[in-house]
Amino acid sequence: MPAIEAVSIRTILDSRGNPTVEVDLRAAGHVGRAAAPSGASTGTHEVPAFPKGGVEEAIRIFRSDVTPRVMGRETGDQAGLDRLLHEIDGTPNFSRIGGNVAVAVSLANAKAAAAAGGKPLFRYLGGPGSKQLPRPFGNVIGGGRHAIGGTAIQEYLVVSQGPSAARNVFANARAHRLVAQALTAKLPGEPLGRGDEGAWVAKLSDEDALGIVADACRAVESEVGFPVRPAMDLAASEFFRGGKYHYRDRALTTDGQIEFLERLVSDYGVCSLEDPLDQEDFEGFARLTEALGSRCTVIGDDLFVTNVDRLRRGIEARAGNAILIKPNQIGTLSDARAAVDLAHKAGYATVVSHRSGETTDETIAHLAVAFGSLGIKTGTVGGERTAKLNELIRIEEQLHGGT
Ligand code: 2PG
Ligand code: MG
Repeated sequence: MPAIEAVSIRTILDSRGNPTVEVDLRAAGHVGRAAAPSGASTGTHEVPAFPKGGVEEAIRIFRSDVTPRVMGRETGDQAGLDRLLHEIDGTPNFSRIGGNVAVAVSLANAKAAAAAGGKPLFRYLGGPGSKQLPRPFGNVIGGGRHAIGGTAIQEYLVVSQGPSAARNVFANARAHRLVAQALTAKLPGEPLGRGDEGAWVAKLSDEDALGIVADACRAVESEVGFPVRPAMDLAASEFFRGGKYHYRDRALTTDGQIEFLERLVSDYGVCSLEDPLDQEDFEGFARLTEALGSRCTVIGDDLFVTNVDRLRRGIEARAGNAILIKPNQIGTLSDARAAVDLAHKAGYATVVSHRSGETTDETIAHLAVAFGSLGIKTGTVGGERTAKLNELIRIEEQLHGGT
């Protein structure tokens, strides 16, 4: 494997208008480029995206501390590079260099190694066995931290489960359009906006939102002839205060929240619930998983933060049956991969995910295929979202010759 010949960093724009970092890493004349995203509903236990001084400080540290140590390293030694990033950082959670510098260097290295070896990233990381295409989880109505004035629940998603990634991507986009039509009919004369991830934002109750999404799923399902199901990312920690879950019109205890979700799954055929309870409530997650886990994917995002220690605790408690994988939540490719491996060994599903503040970087499409993940959560429409969805379509073409 060729050695790192050059590495550089720049500030680029993310989809929310904030600065983030992008790293170019050159090996054998090939450049691996990776940009880091940022969240809005970040979990308490995830690594900080940037050090205290923000992007400028991250860039200063990259140039003074990271560049001299990584130059000349073999790109094939991903685990060694990722260990070195931890060593350079010197804190338990990348708080000195920031998770975004770490993840951009880590992924740029993998991309340079793949390019130098003449392989697409999904093949380089996943080997010849990586053939399974993930299902796209695409949000169509948004609220919480991603939208002002929307629902308490952060994301109402659709999950198309057809015979090809390309057909799923278009079925999700069709549901997005039908939801807009339903919202316009329900709220005539009201402006209809879109949140950070391209999902529609409207002033309506959480159950009304789910009803609209479930109707759209049924309509698309009858058009395309394969299952299209509603899903939710509640990001429940964001509206959990004083022991209660606060909705527009009422507040629910943990027991009330679990009962509410059981009813929603039964009444609307919800196939996946992400962060249905507070990020510290392993016990509540376990109860919910016991009640719904046979019918529904129960995903920990803020609960697990792509962290093997938190996932191990979850597995022991039987909390959830799936984990959301966000590389910048943990800082390196090797750490993200360790979480995927542990999850799969324990029978947990994995869903690789974008952040609400994204760039046009398409790497997570390759990761989802390389990891053999059940899903990829990366929105439905919008440039920085379609960058990943269209890459998934290209990967499918490489794997199966298109549809
Ligand atoms: C989430 C993500 C992505 P954020 O909660 O799953 O949808 O949001 O990037 O704001 O943490
Ligand atoms: Mg989430």
